[in-house]
Amino acid sequence: MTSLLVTGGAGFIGANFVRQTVEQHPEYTHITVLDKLTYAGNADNLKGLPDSKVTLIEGDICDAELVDALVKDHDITVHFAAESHNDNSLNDPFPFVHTNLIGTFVLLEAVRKHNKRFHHISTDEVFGDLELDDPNRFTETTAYKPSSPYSATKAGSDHLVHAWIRSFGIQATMSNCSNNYGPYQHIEKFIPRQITNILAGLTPKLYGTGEQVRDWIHVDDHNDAVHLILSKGKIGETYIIGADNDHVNNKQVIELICELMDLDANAYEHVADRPGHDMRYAMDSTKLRTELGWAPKYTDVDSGMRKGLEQTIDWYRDNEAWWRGTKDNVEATYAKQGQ
Ligand code: NAD
Ligand code: TDX
Repeated sequence: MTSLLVTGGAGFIGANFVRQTVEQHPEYTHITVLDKLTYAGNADNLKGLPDSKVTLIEGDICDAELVDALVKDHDITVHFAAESHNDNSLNDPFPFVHTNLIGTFVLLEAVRKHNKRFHHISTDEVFGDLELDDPNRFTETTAYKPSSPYSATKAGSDHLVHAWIRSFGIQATMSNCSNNYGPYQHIEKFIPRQITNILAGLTPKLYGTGEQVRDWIHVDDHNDAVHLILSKGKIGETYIIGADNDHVNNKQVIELICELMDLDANAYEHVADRPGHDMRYAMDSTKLRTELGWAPKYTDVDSGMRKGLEQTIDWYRDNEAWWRGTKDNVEATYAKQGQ
């Protein structure tokens, strides 16, 4: 009888985590999702899940009274909630500081008070970027050097977790994962933006030259790793999660999407680059693989992404009602930035 509190469980990765938990992890008897339902959160992401198993509470992780009561009543808190989009953080950093820093602080205080198990979800972006010709990868001991307001607030939240582990001995683990893709990802993000552009008859948009490298991972592989950390991870430890796709650049990804959607490989346009654009992320997940036995399931011989992208394209094609209503607004915002 183990209960989970999942913050941000109506967002992209959180909703996939809740779905995977219901389908594959009967050891978790009940899941409460705490989600503010910002523009990025969507109650429909949890549609079809049994009410007996999943409860959605609309609320803010910065609400200390609410968070205290929920943390107290659950065995484990898994913390996905965040403002997550770099481009938005360049336009308006305040919500990033508020949710990512204050929200994480509020959760940590509740976890400390009630002596509960906590897992913090974070990103490779806290380490900054590598040069394109740098063969190194980020590890659990890489120094923090975030570039954007988003990554700076995620780095700050990681530091809070580290400090609460060291100073107060809370029962916490952390993971830093690379770029995710898959169903239910907001169409402001690179891969779903291009898929829905093509489905809507618009031209896919590549920032700058497209040489930037992201170490893409399918969201289910990320969430498998989170489950392993919950069941076998060592308290106090951090785990790097990455699927070894650090040889694929944005240009190759957009070309593969065009090809898989029956367009010429070059049927996209170059648009304004992102200010301060990180060049290369690469993750060394040796610790997770050797100590906990994790391996990604979405792998294939060429880019490592073909199978996952095919599945993701099918999902957006089959779920047009899910994204169609937001497409015009998302594109209007990008158009103002020349993107
Ligand atoms: P997302 O933007 O799709 O979802 C975030 C969710 O958090 C939304 O449902 C939103 O409503 C909710 N939320 C935002 N502010 C809140 C608040 N104050 N209180 C309660 N809920 C709030 O993000 P995502 O891509 O699913 O990312 C989830 C987590 O994973 C984040 O912590 C992010 O930093 C991390 N991460 C993401 C990626 C990626 O590629 N998307 C990679 C590594 C790590
Ligand atoms: O239209 C686009 N064209 C384009 O070339 C968009 C939206 C993006 N890009 C580029 C920018 C990046 O190099 O694609 C790459 C991926 O962009 P995003 O999807 O915005 O992701 P990124 O900024 O790399 O951050 C993501 O991964 C790490 C998540 O949004 C973060 O939450 C996570 O921490």
